[in-house]
Amino acid sequence: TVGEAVPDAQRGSWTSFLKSIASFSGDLSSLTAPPFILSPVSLTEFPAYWCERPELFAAIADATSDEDRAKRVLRWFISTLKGQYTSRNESMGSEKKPLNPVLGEVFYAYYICNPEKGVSLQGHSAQKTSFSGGSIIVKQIGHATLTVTLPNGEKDEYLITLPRLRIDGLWYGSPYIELCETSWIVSASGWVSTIEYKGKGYFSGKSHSYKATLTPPPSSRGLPTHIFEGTWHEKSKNVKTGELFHDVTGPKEEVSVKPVEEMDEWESRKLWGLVSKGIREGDFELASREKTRIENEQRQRRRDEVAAGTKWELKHFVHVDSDPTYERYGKFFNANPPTEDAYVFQHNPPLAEFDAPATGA
Ligand code: CLR
Repeated sequence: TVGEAVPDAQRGSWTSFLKSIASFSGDLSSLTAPPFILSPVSLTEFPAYWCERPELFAAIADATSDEDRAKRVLRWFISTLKGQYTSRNESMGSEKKPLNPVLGEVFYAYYICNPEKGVSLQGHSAQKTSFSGGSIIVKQIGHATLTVTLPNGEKDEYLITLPRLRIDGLWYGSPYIELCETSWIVSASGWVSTIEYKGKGYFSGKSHSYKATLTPPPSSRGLPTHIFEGTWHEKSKNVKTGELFHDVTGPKEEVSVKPVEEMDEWESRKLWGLVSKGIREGDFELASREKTRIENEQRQRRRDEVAAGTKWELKHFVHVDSDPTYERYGKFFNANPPTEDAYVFQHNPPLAEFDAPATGA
């Protein structure tokens, strides 16, 4: 039945929420959703999931060859998916609607760097949502670049693209994510990982299944193709050798940030503090009052921007229209679109302190 997992009093508002998504395309974040589906966490915090497997991130530096390094990058990437896409189900019972970031909001724990090991990563992500067949379809825009400084001072570089996702289970009021289609990891050395995502009924028949094919550079002679298969939220193995490839059934490391009291007013947890408190404690009057205040202030900032004829200035990044790294490696998988924006991190304060291993990575 519709809304099986929805509290009785909120069924009506869940049904109208579903109707509004069905007849709406574009920005989901502006739709009013019933309280039971609200998350107390801002989308601004989500990049922290990339930091939760610091040991696998560091291990990229210990590779013995280009081939081995490409495998380690793939292993680390696959291992971050569980946190990115299933952790809210575990902690809150289902996927929830994150707080919608406002102009000027920041979350400090990022970019990711292990200076001792010479491994760093930078990226950006945005979403385009649509509705189809009872599910929300989310196309991710953006990509990440991982850089490894080798012992001889040379750099190896990886372009990482982001998977598409589908939000299922809406009808019952218990949304969850399934990854779909294909994403890629392309290395400067020419090794390419093609990662295919399937839900129930494909490959192993289980949900959250994936199959990754790691192919050698076109110029290489006789180097093998590797195939890895399994479930990204559990484990996978090398199909030919049977060897375990990744295993995330153990604990992960959560990113730690400074106490909220020490944050400045633009930092996500401080900015949304009372809204989060309201949502966590079931005081939805407080949550909605505070949310309205924050959103009105944001509207005013947008109006000021228009009136002054200026564009919002980024605090820590410089925006470039086309990313040469993306264009270079995008050719290996016929990237569509052939170019993407990039945001170049300025290493400017107060983030400079995170160049030290504060993220745990
Ligand atoms: C953001 C980038 C992260 C991975 C990630 C995980 C969950 C996604 C989120 C991204 C984007 C926003 C998202 C969310 C799940 C639900 C939420 C799609 C891609 C939408 C906007 C909320 C839908 C509302 C229903 C849950 C009712 O690295």
